[in-house]
Amino acid sequence: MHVVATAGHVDHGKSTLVRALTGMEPDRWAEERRRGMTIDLGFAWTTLASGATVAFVDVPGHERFVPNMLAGVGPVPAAMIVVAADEGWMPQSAEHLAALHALDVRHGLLVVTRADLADPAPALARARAEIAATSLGKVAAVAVSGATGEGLDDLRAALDRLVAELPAPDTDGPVRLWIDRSFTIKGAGTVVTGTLGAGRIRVGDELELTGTARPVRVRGLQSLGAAAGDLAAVARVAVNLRGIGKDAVARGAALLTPGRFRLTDLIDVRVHGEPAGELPAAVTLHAGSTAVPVRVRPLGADTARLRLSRALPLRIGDRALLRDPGRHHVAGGVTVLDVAPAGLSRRGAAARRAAELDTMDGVPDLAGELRRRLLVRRDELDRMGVPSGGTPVAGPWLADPGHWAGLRDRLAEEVARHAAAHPLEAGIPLEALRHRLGLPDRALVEALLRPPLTIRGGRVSAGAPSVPAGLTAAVDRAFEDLADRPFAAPEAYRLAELGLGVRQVGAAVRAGLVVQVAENVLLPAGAPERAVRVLAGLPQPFTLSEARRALDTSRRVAVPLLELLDRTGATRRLPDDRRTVVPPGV
Ligand SMILES: Nc1nc2c(ncn2[C@@H]2O[C@H](COP(=O)(O)OP(=O)(O)OP(=O)(O)O)[C@@H](O)[C@H]2O)c(=O)[nH]1
Ligand SMILES: [Mg+2]
Repeated sequence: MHVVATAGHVDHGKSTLVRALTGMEPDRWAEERRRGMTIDLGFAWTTLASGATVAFVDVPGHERFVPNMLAGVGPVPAAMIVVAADEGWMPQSAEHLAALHALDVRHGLLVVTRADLADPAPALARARAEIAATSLGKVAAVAVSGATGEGLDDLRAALDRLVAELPAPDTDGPVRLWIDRSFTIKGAGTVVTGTLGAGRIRVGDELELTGTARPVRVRGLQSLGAAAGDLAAVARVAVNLRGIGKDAVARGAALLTPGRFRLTDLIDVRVHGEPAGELPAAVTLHAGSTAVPVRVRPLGADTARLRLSRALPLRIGDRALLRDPGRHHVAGGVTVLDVAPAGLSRRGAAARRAAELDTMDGVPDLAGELRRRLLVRRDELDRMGVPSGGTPVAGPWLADPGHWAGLRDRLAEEVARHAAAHPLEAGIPLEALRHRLGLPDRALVEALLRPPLTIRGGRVSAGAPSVPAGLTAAVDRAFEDLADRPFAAPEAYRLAELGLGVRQVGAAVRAGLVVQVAENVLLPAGAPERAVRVLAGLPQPFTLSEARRALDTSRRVAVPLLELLDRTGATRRLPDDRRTVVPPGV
């Protein structure tokens, strides 16, 4: 199916033409028929000679209803521009054309109607020239009369040629159905309609609905009046929604593939048309079927930051238009460059941002986004419209290669700095490192570690801890009076005198200088192993005091030392409290 929107000044014969082509009534409302004027969007469809189906979104031409017109053309890729032969080019001919140009509509057809009332040639020549200067370029033109039917066959043929050249839709892409109508059907509940430009909707699908927190389920689908289980773009679709009241949804809302869009109320755009600096500070942004007031902050000659009064599901590369409703003036089109721009509070930030925006064109580009964002989640990029690719550095995170290499250097520096400032600690805590580097996820810190950096007990260090010279000297002095008693421990007061507190002792233990058998009970490194050899020379089993005498030490040392040996399995304690040395391998 193809969808074509009408465009043109009030009363120029758009609805008459749609009626003649389809046999259907596009003016749905009694008021429209009474006044002979389209107020809101109308929908009708027909099959062409080629077999192609074309659905029309018939728009109102009256200047008061331009917002309705924009809601209709927003999601539609082709337009049929209607100009009356007897009136010629008129203000809304121009405004509608400006809107199509602002939205970068590339495919169209010119129809000069009411050709039975006046020579169509002058209107045709003027309209052709006007259209040629826009995104539509050179278009085919047909003169018809809705009254006599003259020229309608030519028009059908021209429509067939027009739809044949429309680009194929991306039916694998995510769904973003801009809703142009919502109503309730007795017994069925809420129904919304729209032009599906990409993707596919199936009955049973769960979708997100902007403006509501809960997901909604597709209960039924229709297209062109017929029920369907599955509809692919491009199509006019009617979606029956489960679990949503009619009041919760209106024109301008959108049905979205879950997790594929982010709602944003701050965007940076390229402005097509007037210089950005000449835009009014407050205008209306029309995107899809929606319209929101925005505040404009010009940044560069043709770039600006827009603050939206309501968040919209926009992506990089989206086209939208700015209109000054007071002046009935389409101020220009915009291409979305960034849907998650950083704040501009720092001095000079606006100028830097303008320079950056100058390099961007709205074509999603992974390397460019990584260069600007440095570190970003894959799913976040996808929501912005940047196709996910690249290899994550950790979990869902993608990183700019240069930034990542820089982080690795900084991490090594932080580890070294911490080791210098805190020589007795077993490294810098991982969380502190994450904080220092300003990283959002500990997994990133872990991914940055490369030998010789290691993580042990939640701390990062450069391999074996280096022992400060002062610590080695203090430990040597603690044991210097005990050289001939290898199992004697320095007294607690002596440790304190030498400045060997809890942290210093911990560091000495980690460095392998001493063994701590109990609080304040230190032995030289290797003492437990040597003790086992001494004890093995005793008659087995032996008592605590026999062991103490053999080791020439005090109870203060012997009790915890034997307990330590029990724990490591070097000795075994018997029920009568005597012990035996366990032969190796038992
Ligand atoms: N004689 C003659 N009258 C026409 C022709 N086309 C439309 N009309 C008449 O022109 C008037 C306006 O036609 P519509 O089709 O309602 O015009 P429209 O462009 O849909 O108008 P809006 O939707 O309000 O913008 C009606 O009275 C039509 O009968 C035509 O080709 N010949
Ligand atoms: Mg009409």
